[in-house]
Amino acid sequence: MRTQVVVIGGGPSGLLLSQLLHVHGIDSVVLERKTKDYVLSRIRAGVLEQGFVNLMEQAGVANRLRSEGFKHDGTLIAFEDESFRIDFREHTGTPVLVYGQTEVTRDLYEAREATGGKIIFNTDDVAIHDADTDTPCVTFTVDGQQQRIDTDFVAGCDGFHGISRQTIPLSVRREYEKVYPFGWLGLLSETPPVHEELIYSLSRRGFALCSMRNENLSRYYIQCSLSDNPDDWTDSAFWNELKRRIPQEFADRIVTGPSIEKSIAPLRSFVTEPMHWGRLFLCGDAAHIVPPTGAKGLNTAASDVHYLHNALREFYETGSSEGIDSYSQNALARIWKAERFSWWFSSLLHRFPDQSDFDLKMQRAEIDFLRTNKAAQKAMAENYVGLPYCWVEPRRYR
Ligand code: RFL
Ligand code: PHB
Repeated sequence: MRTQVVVIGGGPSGLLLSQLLHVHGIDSVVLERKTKDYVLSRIRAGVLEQGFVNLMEQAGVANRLRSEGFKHDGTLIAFEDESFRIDFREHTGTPVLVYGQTEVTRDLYEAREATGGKIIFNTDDVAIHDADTDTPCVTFTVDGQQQRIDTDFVAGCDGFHGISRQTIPLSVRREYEKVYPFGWLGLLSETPPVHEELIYSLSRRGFALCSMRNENLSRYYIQCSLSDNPDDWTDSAFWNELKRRIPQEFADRIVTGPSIEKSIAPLRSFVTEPMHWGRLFLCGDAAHIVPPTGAKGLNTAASDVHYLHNALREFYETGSSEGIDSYSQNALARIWKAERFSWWFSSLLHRFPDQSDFDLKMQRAEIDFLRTNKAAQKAMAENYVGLPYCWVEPRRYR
């Protein structure tokens, strides 16, 4: 088999890349380790930046997102029993869109299937060969049969635990990491959200987040210990703890119900450099992870896809490799800023096991500064709605 781009990973970054390449007449084959149902069962991101929405438009997959997504013009930050609002519209003129990653992925699968996209599920033993030459290939097994695809480029969109990043030799690759000493316990329930906007809350007992998917589907998170097991948290224990971590007015009003999903996610900041080796390009969680506090994971995956699909398009349309050569530099310039924001917002809102009284005073002062200072609110809002996509070097495609 031969194609122009092998995309490893059928998560949101791999599917979006493959669909955008298709729009520009570039062939790709997507290899996914799991089944489609498995990928669609993962409950993950819920907040999309406008840049992500624009890419979905360019990919021709924004119909449902436009009609069913919810525009949010701001968010509440709560500290103990008080809350204040950051107004995205006032500070940036831009809202964010609440629309679940599961739905984004479903829309992308439908579009790929409708446009004849080739996706091979249940692939095992995926290996990238000769990525540092002009003639790379990818081998894998499916249904016990070994297969090989010759290709011009390989896009490693296979998430944090994928094989693509490991293909880049350690002599070339440098990794930066911070692991946080807690996790998030998330619960999904078919109940109306407690508030029309998200509530990020810090209390003496730790962090809590009230989020949503639609008018009758709520997503809540609480900071938990890394040694906790979701099965040890009964629904009522979860709801009780959540209520103790959000201001009383919301605790009094929250509608509780049985969980339809409950899971624990660890929190990590991670970046690998470079994101490019020969003809292999990393995209999304394969190259970087953020703690979920700033809602940046899926959105940074999308900005990589923006830079990579334009670079590949430039290569096929003009023969220039300028875009692919500067992909890593351009993508990383934006990634590090999203890493900074996610790290800052996580530090602001969680209780850390080793926090001294001085640290607690600093955290309180920082929240108070954000509450009272318009410039600080503007900086927060600009980062939350998403920094612009721009090229470090001026480029033809924007
Ligand atoms: P994914 O989604 O992990 O997809 C990678 C795909 O690759 C497949 N794969 C392989 N396929 C073939 N061969 C191999 N060897 C393979 N190894 C792996 C996997 O099966 C999978 O299908 O990475 P991608 O596409 O880069 O997308 C990244 C996002 O999923 C991730 O950044 C976000 O979910 C992070 N995130 C959030 N991001 C936001 O922008 N906004 C949010 O509100 C937000 N909330 C969250 C989140 C992540 C969370 N968790 C569970 C980590 C909330 C949570 C709780
Ligand atoms: C979510 O709804 O899953 C969500 C929203 C905002 C975040 C993280 C997760 O910061």
